[in-house]
Parts: sequence; C-alpha cells; structure tokens
Amino acid sequence: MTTIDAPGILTEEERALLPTDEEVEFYAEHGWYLSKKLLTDDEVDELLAASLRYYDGERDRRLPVRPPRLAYWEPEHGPVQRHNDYVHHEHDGLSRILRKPLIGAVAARLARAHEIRVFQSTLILKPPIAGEPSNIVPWHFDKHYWASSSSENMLTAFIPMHDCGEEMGTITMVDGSHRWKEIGADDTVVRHFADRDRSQLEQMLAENAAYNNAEVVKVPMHIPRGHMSFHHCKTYHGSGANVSDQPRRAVSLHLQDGPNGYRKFPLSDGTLAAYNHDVLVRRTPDGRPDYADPEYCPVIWRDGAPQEG
Ligand SMILES: O=C(O)CCC(=O)C(=O)O
Ligand SMILES: [Fe+2]
Repeated sequence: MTTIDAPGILTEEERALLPTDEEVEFYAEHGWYLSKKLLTDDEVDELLAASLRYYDGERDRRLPVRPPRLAYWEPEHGPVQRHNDYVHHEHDGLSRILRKPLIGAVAARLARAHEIRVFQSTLILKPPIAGEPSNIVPWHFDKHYWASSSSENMLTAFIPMHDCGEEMGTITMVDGSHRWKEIGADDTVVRHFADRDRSQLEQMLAENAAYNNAEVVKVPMHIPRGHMSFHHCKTYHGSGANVSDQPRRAVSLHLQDGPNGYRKFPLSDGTLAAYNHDVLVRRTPDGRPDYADPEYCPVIWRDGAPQEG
C-alpha cells in the first residue's frame, strides 16, 4: 500500500522529508522553500502520464458551469503557454498524485497550520519556443487574486515533472517579498496577473521594493525531479522564457490552511472580490461560498487524524 492510499499517515521515510525547524524558519523569513524529494520517480512518471492523457481529452468529470475567469487551454489555442484549472477535480489520475498527504504535511509545517486543503490546481505547459510571449509570467503574488479568501497563510507548491532550471523558465522568487508592506489602495492588484500590463507589473515590483527599502533579489528555483518549490501567498514571483528544447511541464498546486474561508472584500468599483469557486462550491450555513467544500477543496492533510475519503 502506498501512502497515497493511506491519507493522514506518513511513513518514517516520509517524515524524514518534512522541513526541519530551521527550514520552517527559513520559509518564514524568505517566503519560499525548495523541498526534498517528495514524489518518487514512479509518482512523477504517473503525474506526467496522467497529464498526457488529460491533454488527450481524458476527464473523469467536468465542471457543471464555467466560472468567469477559468483558465482552460484547448488544442485550438495552439502553441501558447497552457493553463488548465481544476485538474484535481476533473482528472483522478492527476488528483491522486496531487493529494499525496506528504505534500500537505510539508505545507502544514510551513504554514504552521493543522489542516491543508486544495484551493486550486493548474496544469501548466510552456512550449519550447524561445520567443513565445505567453511563456513569460509577470511578477505577481498569488494573494493578488485571492482577495475573497480570509487567510494570509495560503501557499503554493510548484511541481515540475522533470528537472527544472533557468533554461526552461523556472519559477523565480523575489526573496523576502512576502514581508513587504504594499503601497496604496490600487485594487487593480486583485485582478489576475494575466490581465495586467507587463511593464506595469515590473514597475510595481520596483516601487514596492523601494517603499520597503528593500532590494529586489530574484531567486530562480532549480528544482530537481520529484522535488517542489513552495511559496507564500504574498511572495512575488514570476518566470521567463523556455529556451530549452523540451516543454516545461508542471502543476501549480495552490493550498489553503484550515481556517481559510470566503470573506467579503469590497473593491473600489463597488463590486466584491470573487473567486471562480464562488459559482461552484456549496454554501456555508451563513450563506457564503464554502471554501471547504470537499468536492472542490479536498483536505489533503490534517494533523494527528486520519482524514476521510
Ligand atoms: O509557471 C510559473 O512559472 C509560475 C506559476 C505561478 O505563478 C504559481 O505557481 O503561483
Ligand atoms: Fe503565482
């Protein structure tokens, strides 16, 4: 039996792969963490194979409605950067690996949380086309588009399916930027980064750094196969061109800590910040979108208690 089939329980070997106290401190200070080898070679093979079947059109279920800001690459979009949201919901083969308890246990240590749930999962492919503009991911932090989430401790695991370095356009962190104070009330920051002007984002990064008397220190994550890179939801990150001769294949697994829930976040235009979940998930007893709906936001780790499912 693999531990994927025994959620909530880690083997002794897996416990050795958790971040140490020093590494948890490092994450708190720097806003990012390169993990140990959390996926076995077989699991990475399985993730890759599942992604190929997904791209061939395999689905175990589909979203009942199309949320307003869904990223959903289809073959007719051609050789641009591919983004597909909700793969943990639509594809059991991908979901099985992404819900590996060890990933949740690492996230729980970093976020100092007792419970970790999936918030979103995006299957990503950067085609090996050096000049492809859509391959460039402009500077952003993920909390920018999670304003309707109450938590400030959410985090993301970036999970490549191969060694991932600079030539592939690996994810790059702005060291310590999660501790910056943000300038100003411009709530255009809550718009998804894909909608934003690229030079505006580079400038926003520089201005925020200056405001914090900080230097912009960019750390490209060199991620060996089976390892993954974690970042805090307020850590600025982005990534560059894929100048290798192979596609850069990854999943961005966005995670929420147990207490996270929907909150009303009014924007300056009078509307409320929203997330795609809001048209999909069940309601809480007080009528809010339930970001703990197990259908879309499954628990992958709970301290000390074997979980359901
Ligand atoms: O694909 C990338 O390089 C960046 C992905 C990203 O923004 C994330 O994982 O939050
Ligand atoms: Fe991101």
